[in-house]
Amino acid sequence: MKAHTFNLPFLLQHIMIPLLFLRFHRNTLTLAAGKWDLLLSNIGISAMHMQLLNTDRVIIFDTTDFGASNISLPNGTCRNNSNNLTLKRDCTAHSVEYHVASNSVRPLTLITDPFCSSGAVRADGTLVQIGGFNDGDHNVRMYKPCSSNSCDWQEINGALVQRRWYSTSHILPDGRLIIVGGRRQFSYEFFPKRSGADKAYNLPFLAQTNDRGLENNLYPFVFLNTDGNLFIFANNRAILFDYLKRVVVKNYQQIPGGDPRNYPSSGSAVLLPLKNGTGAEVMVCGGAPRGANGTFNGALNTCGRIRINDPNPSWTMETMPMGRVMGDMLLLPTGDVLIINGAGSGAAGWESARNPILSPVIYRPNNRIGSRFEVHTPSARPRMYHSTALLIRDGRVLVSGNNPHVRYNFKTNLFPTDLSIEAFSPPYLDPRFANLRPTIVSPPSQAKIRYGQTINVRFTIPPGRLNGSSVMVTMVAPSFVTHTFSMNQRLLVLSGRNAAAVASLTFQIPVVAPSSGNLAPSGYYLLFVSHQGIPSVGIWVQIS
Ligand SMILES: *[C@@H]1O[C@H](CO)[C@@H](O)[C@H](O)[C@H]1NC(C)=O
Ligand SMILES: *[C@@H]1O[C@H](CO)[C@@H](O)[C@H](O)[C@H]1NC(C)=O
Ligand SMILES: *[C@@H]1O[C@H](CO)[C@@H](O)[C@H](O)[C@H]1NC(C)=O
Ligand SMILES: *[C@@H]1O[C@H](CO)[C@@H](O)[C@H](O)[C@H]1NC(C)=O
Ligand SMILES: *[C@@H]1O[C@H](CO)[C@@H](O)[C@H](O)[C@H]1NC(C)=O
Ligand SMILES: *[C@@H]1O[C@H](CO)[C@@H](O)[C@H](O)[C@H]1NC(C)=O
Ligand SMILES: CC(=O)N[C@H]1CO[C@H](CO)[C@@H](O)[C@@H]1O
Repeated sequence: MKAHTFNLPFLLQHIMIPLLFLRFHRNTLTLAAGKWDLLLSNIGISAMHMQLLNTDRVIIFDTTDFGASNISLPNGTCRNNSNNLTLKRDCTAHSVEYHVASNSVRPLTLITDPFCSSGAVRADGTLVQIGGFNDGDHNVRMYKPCSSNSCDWQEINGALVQRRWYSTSHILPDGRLIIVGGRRQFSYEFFPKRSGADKAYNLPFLAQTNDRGLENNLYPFVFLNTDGNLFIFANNRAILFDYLKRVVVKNYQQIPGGDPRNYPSSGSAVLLPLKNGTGAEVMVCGGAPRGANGTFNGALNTCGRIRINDPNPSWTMETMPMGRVMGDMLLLPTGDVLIINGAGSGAAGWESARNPILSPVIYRPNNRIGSRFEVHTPSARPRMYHSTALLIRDGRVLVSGNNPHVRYNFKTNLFPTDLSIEAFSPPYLDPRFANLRPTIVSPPSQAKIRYGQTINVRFTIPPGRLNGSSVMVTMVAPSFVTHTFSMNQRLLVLSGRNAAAVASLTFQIPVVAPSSGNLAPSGYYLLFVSHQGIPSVGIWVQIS
């Protein structure tokens, strides 16, 4: 199939119509587009933590100790909890399952407190939630997805050696989770344990990066590198860590400027799209300068990029269109990075931020420097402390949560608790691109694939519009998001040849699945086909 030559409809769609949306933002020429939709005005709880499962349901929870939420526990049950700080007897739920297709929620039952915790999804699709606060800080909770409405949380008391509050979890190639840090925990441990002797192991790096009294190293940014080691960023610097031999393999330079980037300074980070076994690159954006809490100093407006496997890695700094603390960074199916939610001043913590940043920004990592950031349509709702965002299968981004107060507080004038859930549709979902959008025909959703396997991905597009060399197939791991960091987030660009026609309007692109668990730990991924930057609806694939 030959690529089409430049034609008038193409020019209209890609150059002339977007021109209508052009506007100036500071010194950056940007395309303001994208759309916001309010999905539900009340899901009953503030979405502090979210995880998408392979049933297209999103598990959402906050803390069990905010007082009564706005949704009752299932079947008229109540929790009696003498360890609570707010209510001894609580008949409301603090976790819900959001069902994307029906746009509805149902309450789930959490017994102990998962406040400010972490999690990951295991190879079989089960969400494993780690730690929390108070009576929940040593507990693990499992949620095995089902397509009926019968599944609920199962709690394992005392499954952790150390208290894990503000820790980061990451799924490993061997199927276990590693749990890194947490408040006053300069150690890591695994779940499940291999034996009774499997304990918590010291990680001095976390003590070294702890700003006394301020911390600034909680929820460390942890990424599985393509060599199997962990890249761990805390405060203002990073290490490459071999968790099996328990040695630091590499110390990276401090990020230029030296400002802290982790909770409560709360910037965010992503592992940029992976194309092969060596090109891994991390980007860290935003945060708060040291001492921003209470003074509401302006948030950091810089991002640093680093190629973590270079012989002498160094940071390349870029400037965002605006400063942002508590921004979420999400990988989109096209390999671009969405920066969304957060504030222009202050830090994470109760009542500690001001100046909501309502406009999402899309960062295009492959554009030339200076033309990578685009500012998009603002939301009407602030999404401050305890807000979250995640990608779903149809390419929209769910945005929910906002509770910068000790309890649910709907009366304050300053950023009331927000129980709504919205969707941000990035510009690629604009109907004017419908005639470029691929539809995946095969493999079927929930297909099982093997490492290194060639997959013939078939798709249709509307008549006569294939640009074979612009087709890209990506696999995105659904992440566990809380406190502005999406744990386990990774996107693989699958290598392949150009797409070609196999039947009228049907095209095929052979691509090679990731070669190992270091690139893509076993489990469920969303597979997308993008054509001229416009992604299909994704399908679920399970790699092993
Ligand atoms: C939720 O809030 C509404 C409006 O304030 C109230 O009528 C309803 O009873 C609340 N539901 C629960 C379960 O708290
Ligand atoms: C609630 O009751 C329904 C119907 O009896 C049952 O199917 C469901 O499992 C119950 N849920 C819980 C969490 O007990
Ligand atoms: C909680 O306590 C109340 C009385 O205080 C009792 O009626 C109820 O059965 C208890 N519920 C549970 C789940 O233990
Ligand atoms: C791997 O990918 C990176 C970019 O992600 C690229 O710079 C590098 O050349 C690639 N290496 C190989 C061997 O293809
Ligand atoms: C921020 O400042 C407030 C008010 O002084 C304080 O209560 C809170 O603990 C601080 N938060 C952090 C994370 O330092
Ligand atoms: C086809 O896609 C390639 C790669 O994205 C691009 O360089 C080229 O300009 C496109 N051709 C047309 C006619 O749009
Ligand atoms: C341990 C604890 O703080 N329990 C509290 C549970 O809630 C009741 C009612 O608000 C309080 O009186 C208890 O002190």
